Amino acid sequence: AKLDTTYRLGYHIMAPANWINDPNGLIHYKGEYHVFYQHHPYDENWGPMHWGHVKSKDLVHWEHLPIAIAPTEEYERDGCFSGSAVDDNGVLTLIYTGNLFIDKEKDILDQSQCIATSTDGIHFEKHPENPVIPTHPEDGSGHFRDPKVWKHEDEWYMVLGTRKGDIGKAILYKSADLKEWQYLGVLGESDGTEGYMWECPDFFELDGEHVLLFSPQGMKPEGDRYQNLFQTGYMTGSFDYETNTFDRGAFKELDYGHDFYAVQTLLDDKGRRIAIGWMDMWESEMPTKEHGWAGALTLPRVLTRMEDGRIKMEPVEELTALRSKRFDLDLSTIEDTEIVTNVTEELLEVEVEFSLRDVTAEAFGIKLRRSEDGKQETVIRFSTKTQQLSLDRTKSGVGVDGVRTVEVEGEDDVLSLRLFLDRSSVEVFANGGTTVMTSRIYPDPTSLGLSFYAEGGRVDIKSCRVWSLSDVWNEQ
Ligand code: DQQ
Repeated sequence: AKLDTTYRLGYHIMAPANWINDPNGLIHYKGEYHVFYQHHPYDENWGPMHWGHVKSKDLVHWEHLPIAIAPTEEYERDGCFSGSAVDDNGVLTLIYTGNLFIDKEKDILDQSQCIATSTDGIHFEKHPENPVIPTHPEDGSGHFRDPKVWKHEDEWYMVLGTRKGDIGKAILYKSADLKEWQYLGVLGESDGTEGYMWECPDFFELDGEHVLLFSPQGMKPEGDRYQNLFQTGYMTGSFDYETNTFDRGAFKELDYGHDFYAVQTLLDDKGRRIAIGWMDMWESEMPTKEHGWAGALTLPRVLTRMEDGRIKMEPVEELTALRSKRFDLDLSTIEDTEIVTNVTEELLEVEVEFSLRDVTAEAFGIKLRRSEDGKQETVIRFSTKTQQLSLDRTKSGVGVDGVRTVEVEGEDDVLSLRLFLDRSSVEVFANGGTTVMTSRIYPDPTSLGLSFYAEGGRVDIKSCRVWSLSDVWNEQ
């Protein structure tokens, strides 16, 4: 299909056109942020995977670069699957999965690990000895993919996702030169309820603890939890590099919206652990396929560990550079009504603090991309009865549905929401990123209203700031 820009995003990473899924090879290299991504450059549907490529100096303005790697060799005939990047003494090295379908219908694969290198950060060469890890260990199977590599002291370590029967696993290797790898064993595996395949693992230290971040397939929904087809989440614990044992806690979800998967991280020169995810979900309708494109990545988010062991995610501070026009909304109290503002922007940031001290409303919140007749809207709602925050996209337009809810504790008698709207995406950071919800929406182009509401009583607004944000793809 020809590219139609109706739902194209203004300040998120997207491919120039056609299909994109997982972020790959996130790295801060020679002073610039590089992001690669799973990409099918010839179609709006998933197909033989290539690595698309963008870079940025500031995490706000991105430049498209040529496709970094394409499936050209027999060992990667069915795609260059997800992986990571390292700076090996100035050589930008991509570590990725060579995908071979043995029987696609029966989901029988033969995956191996490969490397490609570049000295200019743009053009890559496949290593002649590929695949550097030709086959999986006994602990795994032909589902053996998504290598994440990092350096510890003088050695390279790799964590990979695999499955054995219906048990998802993360396994470890190490190497002195990125070419010869020694298998170290299982880093973590499903207890039977934590998924049949662990995709896109990442393993790093965060504020004194180790975090295994991964994207399990096949967790069963439980109440409001694990409602996506697949989830990205994490386990924290302590890791011992002598014995390679990870003493881990329970699986926790990282984001509670509808569209968030295959998250990866990088460590930058400021010591920030920055995460980016795929802002879509397998088997969702993705109505933009009819517009010649599908998929986008989330905003870059800084991860930190909270006292209770959970991880919080805050948008990188550089994003304030997107702020364009500031709207002064004189909102102090809302009582049993909906206040429709005069803001009609497609690219928007809202920062609001609701006071929970004398609240009498049963529920309150924000409505986005609202049509004038109110028939279309995306609702962010906080229920004072259940203490649940929800993102409701039952009236959010084409091809999307469903309400996501998560319990949220107000901090210091305040519920704060910082929200980014980018035409067809919504990212809600509640209470400084302690709870995050990410979803795609596809409203009519004319549904542009923004309102604040309270039901069954009153709520005070301590502060409310709204900005229109710049469209960084189109201002260039
Ligand atoms: N997507 C890639 C795989 C990965 C999956 C293929 C996760 O490497 O496991 O496009 O979305």
